[in-house]
Amino acid sequence: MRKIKAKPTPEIVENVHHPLEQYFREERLPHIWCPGCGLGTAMSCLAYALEELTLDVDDVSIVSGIGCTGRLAGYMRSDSYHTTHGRAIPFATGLRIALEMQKPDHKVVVFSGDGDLFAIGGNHFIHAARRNVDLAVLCVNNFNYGMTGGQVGPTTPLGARGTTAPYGSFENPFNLVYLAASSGAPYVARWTTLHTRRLKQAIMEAIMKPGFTFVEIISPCPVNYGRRNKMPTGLIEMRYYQNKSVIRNFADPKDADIKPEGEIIVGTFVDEDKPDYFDIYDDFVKQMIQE
Ligand SMILES: Cc1ncc(C[n+]2csc(CCOP(=O)(O)OP(=O)(O)O)c2C)c(N)n1
Repeated sequence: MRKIKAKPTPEIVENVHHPLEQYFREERLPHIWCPGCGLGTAMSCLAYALEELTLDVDDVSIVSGIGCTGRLAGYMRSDSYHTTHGRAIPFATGLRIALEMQKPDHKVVVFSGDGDLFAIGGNHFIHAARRNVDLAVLCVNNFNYGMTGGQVGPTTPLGARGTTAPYGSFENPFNLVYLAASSGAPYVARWTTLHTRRLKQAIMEAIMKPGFTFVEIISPCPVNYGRRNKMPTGLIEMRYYQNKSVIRNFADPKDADIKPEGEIIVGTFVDEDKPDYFDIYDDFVKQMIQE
């Protein structure tokens, strides 16, 4: 019988650390994300942003809803919360309000999917933006419900296919940057997982800016979305986003619809200073006391 030679066991190198290891729960890895998915890249960008901001894991809480994107909260070594479907924002709002008295500089980041944040969670999104609650909301938009197998959702482009729309979606999708801007968010940006440095920079800006900040992260989902839409691998889907994206900072969010035939405008859409929820509340209380 032919003997199969065992592969040599790789030498275990002691004391060699990953530069970002403080941010990840190694015991939970490897992650569940499919080959070609953009979520690993988005998670790295978040970790690099925290590192560059010299934020310790104890200075940040990460709140997610459900879905593939929602898994991130469990992979990052911070006080992180994997909440229920669509409820990441109300949960994060409560957390941020509770922290205001004790740790006002503590950052609360919401990291969730387009389905979670804009279908069942859509109402929470617009109201938190309207109130300008101090949260950084990072949304990975893969244009479908990834975890449950590729149903169409609120961001699926017209004509794109999913399990629930085998002939293509006929429903108008949300333009997320326009929704965020028109609901009052003082910081709104959109990048793809291909724009890693700019995405990291946008995440840093979103975290540091007081008030409700929003970054849309366009990401490939080749297994559930790409395969049904002529982009069967992560690389092909990335190439599609590379060819379609045009950087246009401070473009009108109204013009940033994502249509199958059109370009994808990326960049910073809104960056303005506005009193946040706590400022407005403090002013209101002072005024009431004076009266
Ligand atoms: C109340 C409720 N309804 C439905 C589900 C099933 N569900 C799990 S993940 C998911 C879709 C998530 O889509 P998205 O937020 O886009 O995240 P992705 O998986 O694409 O990253 C749904 C509908 C659930 N978990 N809870």
